[in-house]
Amino acid sequence: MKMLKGGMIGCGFFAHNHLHAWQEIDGVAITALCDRDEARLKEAGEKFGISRLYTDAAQMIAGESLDFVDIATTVKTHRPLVELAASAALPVICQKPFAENLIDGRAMVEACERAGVLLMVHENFRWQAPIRAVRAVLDDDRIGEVFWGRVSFRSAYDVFSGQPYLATSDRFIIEDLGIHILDIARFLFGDVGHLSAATRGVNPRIRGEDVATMLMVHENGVNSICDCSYATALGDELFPQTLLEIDGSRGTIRLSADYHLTIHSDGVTEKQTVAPILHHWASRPWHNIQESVYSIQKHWVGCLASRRVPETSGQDNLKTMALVAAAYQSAAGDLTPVDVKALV
Ligand code: NAD
Ligand code: 89V
Repeated sequence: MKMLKGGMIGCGFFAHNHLHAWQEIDGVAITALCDRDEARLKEAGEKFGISRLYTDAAQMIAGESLDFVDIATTVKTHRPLVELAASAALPVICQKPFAENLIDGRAMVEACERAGVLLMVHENFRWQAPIRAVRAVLDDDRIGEVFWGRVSFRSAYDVFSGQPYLATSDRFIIEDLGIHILDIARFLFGDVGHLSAATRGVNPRIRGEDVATMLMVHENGVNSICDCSYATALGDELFPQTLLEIDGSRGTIRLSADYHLTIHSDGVTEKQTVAPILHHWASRPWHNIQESVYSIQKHWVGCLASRRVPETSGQDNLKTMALVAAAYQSAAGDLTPVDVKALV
């Protein structure tokens, strides 16, 4: 198998997880790094043993022979960097949030389509092992026709120390974390017809909303609730666990604290633990997210090798972005239901 060569753009807080995962995946290597912050660039180069270092992405792309680029900068630079990669006919991975708005997102998808290159959004939460385990239970038709679901993330974990920009942006929880939770709802229950939302700002030290509740009617009739909070101090802090409740015509699924999965199917109850593995470079409590980084990047290598469209392609992610846009629109209008299809 040919060794795929990747260039990483952005060597900040989260990129280190990408870089660790790339080192563990067969058939791929990150051969060049780019960050406009020289100190961060040097630190990542030394830590991961990569000597081809650039402070300018265009220079990296021009100076290296790459098979793809992996963008892990914050959202404002996603559009120019994705368009830069497309202009060089390079397949591209882009971190979430994919774009600042749907106009930019559509332009980025079109740029990659015109260039004929694969585009994957690094939307990793649906790749978490416990979420995949629940998807498998649904695929095995264990609980009959699903009619209701809840995807819940409630925490008081200090995300601001690692990601200080989250405290100062006008929008916070829906755009940063809700985007994952809404994507999981799409992954489990299908695309959405209408969405209503309400938000609160509880923590006075941050600018954006830190509590959000979304009610959705999916195209197949499933009703779901996505609720997320960074203002919820629990006796047992569950960061970064996503909890699930799913009701079907023949039973129920519950993914509860500490990765306990309960399947009640045709009158029989089965309990399992679906905890993520701890990669040698990972650390608790982030290991769930870190494992999903490994899984989505492994998926990308398979897609690139066979020119298969990734599960979380740019086109697919526009539908998740539309849910984010609908949630802010509805919350601004006091729970007004938004027709999601009209936004995509
Ligand atoms: P960060 O600010 O720590 O790192 C971003 C880096 O990109 C910085 O070092 C910055 O200098 C560099 N950069 C910015 N623009 C650049 C450019 N044009 N060229 C080269 N380098 C540039 O941010 P972070 O916390 O690592 O977040 C990065 C992205 O990852 C965000 O979009 C965030 O939402 C996402 N994220 C995802 C997860 C997840 O689980 N999926 C978790 C955390 C962060
Ligand atoms: O996924 C993210 O972007 C992160 C976190 C999970 C901490 O909210 O900001």
